[in-house]
Amino acid sequence: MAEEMHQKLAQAVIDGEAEDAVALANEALEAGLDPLACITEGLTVGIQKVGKLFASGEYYLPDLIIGADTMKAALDILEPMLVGEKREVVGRVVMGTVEGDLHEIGKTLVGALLTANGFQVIDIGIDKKSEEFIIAIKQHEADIVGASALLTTTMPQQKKLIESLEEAGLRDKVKVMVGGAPVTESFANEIGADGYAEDAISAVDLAFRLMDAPP
Ligand code: B1M
Repeated sequence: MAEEMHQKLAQAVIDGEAEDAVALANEALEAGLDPLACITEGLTVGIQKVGKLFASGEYYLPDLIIGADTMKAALDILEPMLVGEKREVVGRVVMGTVEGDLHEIGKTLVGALLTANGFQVIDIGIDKKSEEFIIAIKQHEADIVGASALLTTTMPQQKKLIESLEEAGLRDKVKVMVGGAPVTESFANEIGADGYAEDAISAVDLAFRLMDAPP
């Protein structure tokens, strides 16, 4: 049942059928399926396939946009159900996608999962300059800043953020976590980040580690 639903959700994203995706998401919840698995095994698999079809020239930019909008429509149903155990705020996280980068789904998903696990997340959005991260870090006295980059051309902005934190005298006050499809552990080490996470689930583990808190 779960596997079949995951496949249908993936296919709805590949086909760009937002109404189907929303109906399937509701059906999945009514059937008591795990919303996180529906996201990771269903919607994410679908959008990755869309990315592959785009890279191979079978899909065009509008298909990419429709696929992302379909995924977002279903996420709107599933994300609020990602509820974790009620607990004290574990830490405050400023989360954004770096300057020049418009990819928002992964960053939002990481934020939703952190929220579900007791973090207070301040999502500053996409295409954010280092200065905008810094304003939010100061304003919210953040413990962690999370910078997402989905393009090889915007990965250098994660390095720039760390340099800007150093210049602002904030580097030792906030932990830096980076992620996004092209980002790697070795890149994170190279730019002096405090941690890298491959996906939203490992981002939550990382955030607990950075806070020195038990998950
Ligand atoms: Co774009 N795009 N895109 N795109 N897009 C990619 C990234 C690409 C790999 C597609 C491809 O060619 N196969 C490619 C990048 C190539 C490269 O740099 N090497 C690409 C390109 C080329 C582009 C444009 C340049 C296309 C064009 O205009 N010709 C353009 C750039 C626009 C810009 O940003 N300036 C562009 C535009 C877009 C859309 C706007 C149409 C749309 C985004 C819509 C939106 O977000 N609202 C889009 C989409 C949807 C994608 C793909 C298909 C899917 C991205 C996604 O949402 N994935 C993507 C292909 C792919 O990634 N396979 C692609 C689902 C999401 C759950 O995963 O974002 O990886 P992801 O997040 C994961 C992890 O990475 C991690 O956890 C998340 C959850 O598990 N993670 C973190 C993410 N951030 C993290 C932060 C952390 C920790 C973990 O800590 C802080």
